[in-house]
Amino acid sequence: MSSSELKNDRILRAFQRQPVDRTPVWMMRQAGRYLAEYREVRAQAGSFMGLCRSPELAARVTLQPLERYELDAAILFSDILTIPDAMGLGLNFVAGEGPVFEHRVKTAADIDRLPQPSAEKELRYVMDAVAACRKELAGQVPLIGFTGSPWTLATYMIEGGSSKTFAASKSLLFNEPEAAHRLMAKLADTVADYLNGQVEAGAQALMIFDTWGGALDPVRYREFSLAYMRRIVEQLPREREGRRIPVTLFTKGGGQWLEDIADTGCDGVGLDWTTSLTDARRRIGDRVALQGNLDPCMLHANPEVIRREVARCLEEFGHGPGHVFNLGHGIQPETPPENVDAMIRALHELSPAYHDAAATSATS
Ligand code: 1CP
Repeated sequence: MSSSELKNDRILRAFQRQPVDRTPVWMMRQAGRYLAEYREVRAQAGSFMGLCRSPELAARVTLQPLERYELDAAILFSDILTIPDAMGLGLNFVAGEGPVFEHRVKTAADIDRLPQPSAEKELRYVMDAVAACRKELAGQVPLIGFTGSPWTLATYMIEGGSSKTFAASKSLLFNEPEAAHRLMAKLADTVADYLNGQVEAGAQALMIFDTWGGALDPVRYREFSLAYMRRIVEQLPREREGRRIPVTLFTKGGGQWLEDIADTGCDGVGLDWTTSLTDARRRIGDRVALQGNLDPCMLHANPEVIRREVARCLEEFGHGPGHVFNLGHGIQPETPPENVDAMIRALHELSPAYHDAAATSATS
């Protein structure tokens, strides 16, 4: 199916800062443990990676949030850690502990030995999941493909899993910057191939999660995270099926670097809740779309508070196109699903006032 047959293209229009009838919305981690129907399919798959490796089950959970809520995009169900896994590090998800790798990257020699997995071979299963999602969506909304940033992937590869201090990964940057550059370059080129593969398989928008970029000091952020996200953006296809493929960069905690992020050539910048949309729009809103930024904890508040905060978010961005509503980080597993309803209802009621009534878009 060509994307011109999309029934709802609000989000693609918003990423290009074109007029829309209301502010489009999707949620980071919108398919996941807060949904009972997700937990059921996850149990059926046996393991998290089993779920990611089954195109049929991955497509099923990708569509689950769209069955409950009027969202304007789907995001491929997969994980950023598929790449380190395909580099031979052996990924496992241990209950209560999160991701754990069998092997860690410890030395420069380990870095030079790492293979570069390809979208065509080792990561073929992700491309098959993209194609299955696109088929199941049947043009309902666009499909977002994604990856982690080189720095964020490197933290997991060096620490062997999640970390609070990033002591080992930061030590590599400080003590062995040349080896660190070789690792980031290898990851950047692997990620670029991976995203190109996702677009070929049917992804209509792309997102790079730099979840741990904000843990770096400004010098190291520019040198080891931002520079390699730019290297990826430079290698991406910008158009397919006659439409632009927008790419969004999200550095959590990156509010002080918005101008540099916007300068990479991306179409959208993701914001967490510590940056005001007004401030971000003033600084970079003439160049890129802004995505965000409700605190995911707000979804534990009562529906009246949620409505008031959605109103505040819309008012902060202000009138006109270029805003993609989202949370400021992933939805939490303990979130009551009915509170998501309250958020989306408020957005649908309140956001048309921020757009010109005459806005045209293919909408369902
Ligand atoms: O057992 C389970 O069900 C595991 C929970 C889970 C889920 C639902 C993990 C393990 N990954 C996912 C899916 C996932 N991960 C998606 C799916 C699409 C969607 O949004 O609906 C996406 C986009 C990701 C991306 C991801 N994985 C990020 C970047 C975004 C972010 O939240 O910052 C990161 C850092 C990961 C690593 C990861 N995978 C899983 C967990 C629990 C974690 C985080 C570990 C940590 O905090 O260090």
